[in-house]
Amino acid sequence: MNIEQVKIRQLKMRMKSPFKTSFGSVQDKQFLILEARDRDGLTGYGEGVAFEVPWYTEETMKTSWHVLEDFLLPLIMGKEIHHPDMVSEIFSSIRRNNMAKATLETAIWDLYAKKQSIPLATALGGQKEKVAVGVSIGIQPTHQQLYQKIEDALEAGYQRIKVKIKPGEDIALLNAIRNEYPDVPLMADANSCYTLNDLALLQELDQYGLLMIEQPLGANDIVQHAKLQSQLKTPICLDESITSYEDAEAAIDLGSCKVMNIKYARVGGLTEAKRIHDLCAKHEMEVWCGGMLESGIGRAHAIALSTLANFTLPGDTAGSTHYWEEDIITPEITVKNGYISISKEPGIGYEINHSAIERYTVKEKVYRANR
Ligand code: OSB
Ligand code: MG
Repeated sequence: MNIEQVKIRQLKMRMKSPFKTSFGSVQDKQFLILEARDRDGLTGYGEGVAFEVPWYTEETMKTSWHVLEDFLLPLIMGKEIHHPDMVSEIFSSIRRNNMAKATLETAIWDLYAKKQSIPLATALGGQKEKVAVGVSIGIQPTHQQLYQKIEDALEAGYQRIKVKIKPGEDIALLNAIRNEYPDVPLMADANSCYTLNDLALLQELDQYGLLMIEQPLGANDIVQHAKLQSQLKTPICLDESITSYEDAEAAIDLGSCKVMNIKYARVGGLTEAKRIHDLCAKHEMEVWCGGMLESGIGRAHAIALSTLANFTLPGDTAGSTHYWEEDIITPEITVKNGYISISKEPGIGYEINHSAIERYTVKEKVYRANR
């Protein structure tokens, strides 16, 4: 591969309803789409999932664009790239900025699979024909509205329900859900809003039969989670804390969690996500694929990743209609009986809906390789 042209677009897409967590709320989602064109004319697509505000990680949509334009594109464009694994190696001279890196790295994975005329899932080594899907439900204004969302999700076939909790909306909330739905496969995501001072409260959550509690403590913490896990029955799942293979190794070593949420964008791309997956498999740590409220392009990468064998638990990869009136790929991603079927088409496996992308684009810029 040899990338001769890259287009970065900023898109703005309105979600059907606002998505609220312990750190903030999003409704008009702005994100990047990167198109990487090879010398032979094929194009790979990647999504930049950093939010406008640095509340989930330190990156933002703007820092992603800046790092891509000033540092990452110059390292890649016009260079012979034999395999997408080379990209993360080339990027190792740039510290962190994982979401910016993943934007370009995933586009190159898509391009690579298209060049080989194989699905991205196959290029990554995935063998599943379908992947299990759960749903993540944001904080709702009332319990009644939350029950409605749960009803809708169960109706649509999602295999597990994840709810967001925060101080003041934790025990009472889970208690209420368990009264209505005693047996539903349920988990809770705290997005880092507790500390070890909340130990007693977190231990109280043990009684609700949660599949796991996601990221209860600090976004960078691995040590305190190990202390907490030793005093909780509920398995801890780490999300924010795992930004690299080394973080995953440390969490496994210390016993900081029993489950890992892998998001390719948080760890710098598909190559690093695959390495973490393989490490977890070796240590019998179960993993699932997280989501970033992506459009269909980012979702397609997550779905391809989820076909690796140790993604044994349902991921946060809800179908297109869950968040969007209209997605930017065709066909849209559909969930049937709790599963998404893996496309057999080359690359991400979905066509780009060019007219939709154009309509949602608020800004774009083209970069060409120096010859
Ligand atoms: O913590 O998993 C999270 C969305 C934005 C930022 C962080 C998270 C989430 C979700 C949504 O839970 C998952 C999805 O994309 O459907
Ligand atoms: Mg999370």
